[in-house]
Amino acid sequence: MRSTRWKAASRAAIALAGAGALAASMALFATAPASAGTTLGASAAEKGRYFGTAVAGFKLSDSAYTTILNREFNMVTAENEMKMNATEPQQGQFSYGAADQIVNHARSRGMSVRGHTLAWHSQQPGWMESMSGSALRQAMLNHVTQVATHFRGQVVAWDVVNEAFADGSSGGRRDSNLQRTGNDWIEAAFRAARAADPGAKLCYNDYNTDNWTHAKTQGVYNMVRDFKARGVPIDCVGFQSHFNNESPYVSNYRTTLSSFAALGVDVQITELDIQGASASTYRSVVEDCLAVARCNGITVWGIRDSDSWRASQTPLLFNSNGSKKPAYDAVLAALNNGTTPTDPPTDPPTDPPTDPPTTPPPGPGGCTATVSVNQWTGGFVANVRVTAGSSALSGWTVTIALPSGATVTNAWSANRSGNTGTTNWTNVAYNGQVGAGQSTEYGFQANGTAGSLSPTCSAR
Ligand code: G2I
Repeated sequence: MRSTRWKAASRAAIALAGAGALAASMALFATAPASAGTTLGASAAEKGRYFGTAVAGFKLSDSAYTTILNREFNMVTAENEMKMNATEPQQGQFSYGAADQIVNHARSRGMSVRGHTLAWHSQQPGWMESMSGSALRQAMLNHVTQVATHFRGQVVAWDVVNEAFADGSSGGRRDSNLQRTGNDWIEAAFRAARAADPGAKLCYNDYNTDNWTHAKTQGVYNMVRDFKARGVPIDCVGFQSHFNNESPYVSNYRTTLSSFAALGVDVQITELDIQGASASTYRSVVEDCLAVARCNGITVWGIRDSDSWRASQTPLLFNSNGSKKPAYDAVLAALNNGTTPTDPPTDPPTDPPTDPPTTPPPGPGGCTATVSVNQWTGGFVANVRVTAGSSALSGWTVTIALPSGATVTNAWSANRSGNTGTTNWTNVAYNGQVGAGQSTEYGFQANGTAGSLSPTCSAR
């Protein structure tokens, strides 16, 4: 059950904000400090949103930089430190030092963290760039599993897959070594990420997807619609929104945000910068986000113009000397003028996700369980979805017979008895109540080979 997972994941943030009245999915990001209304983060939090920035780890020793970071922002994205080349420089050898430093800086100050990014055609480590086929697919899934597991409980959202669509008029996928492993590589990555960190929101992130009429925007939209229809675990779409003369802000941006939100995903502006930093364009972007209930946050791609990957375009909210630009004032005013969404964002009523029907439909009071497996050589992660029948559940038991040689090594979101042969799984405190027709998920990791698993479910 999606809302249960968000509530569990956001408990700490809700406690920090002390604002039980905030919609649960929004409260995930909202940490309202005492100076509400006078900084970007505080003003966004008042509207149930976050305001974040990309952070470069090596700048954390620059006090002018950290003074602004700590004062203004309540969400942080590592600019480069969580990318594949940074976190797995040699195959199977993971390196988290620089990313951990950013995460610790943020979380120790009450800021949340967006993870960027688990799978991308760019910034791959050398060993991965030269891989292909099933070896690459396995390596990618292992990377997703390992990195999402390392940061489990520490990031509120992951850019699971970044920039997988082609520019231009095709509306199709970008060619890459990952794409050539098969068109299902994106959904495989999402399933692996869900299994590894069931509490994180899972996002697809891309650029030049701001203009609703563009083929690329429509291509991503169709993929997200398809994922929602088939029960692929996607929770959010990130719009990088690098606006410049070649790719300018357009007035249908709000239509883009609201159209994606209507598919039942959150939308987030993830890498905002605007060539020349027009105050009125920044204001429009903020107003567009605030107009869409499921637009739950904005991240700018750097703090001062000198921190920008496009420094010569002076696209950010602070001058290189750290002073506020007119765009800053426009953003703060727009945040303070904005309205708070009154209705908690909820998924629109759609048919329940259609995982392959491996168990018969339940009778009244029953439940079904389906499993998706990510297998690599010597181990696998299983993500189990429990769906209530026509009556609500107040507790559930799933039984899974593991083939010989398979041994569970760790599990999340369920109690387990047995780690080989016949294993029984029961709900934990927060996911036993499942509404009629609703679902919840748990997962486990195991050594060995999964084969085809046939879980059974009963109410208790
Ligand atoms: O290119 C802008 C952004 C587009 N969307 C995805 C983002 O991840 C991307 O961020 C940029 C960073 O801002 C740059 O800082 O991604 C670039 C490529 O990963 C980053 O540039 C790299 C340089 O290519 C490296 O040579 C350099 O070592 O930054 C590295 C660290 O400074």
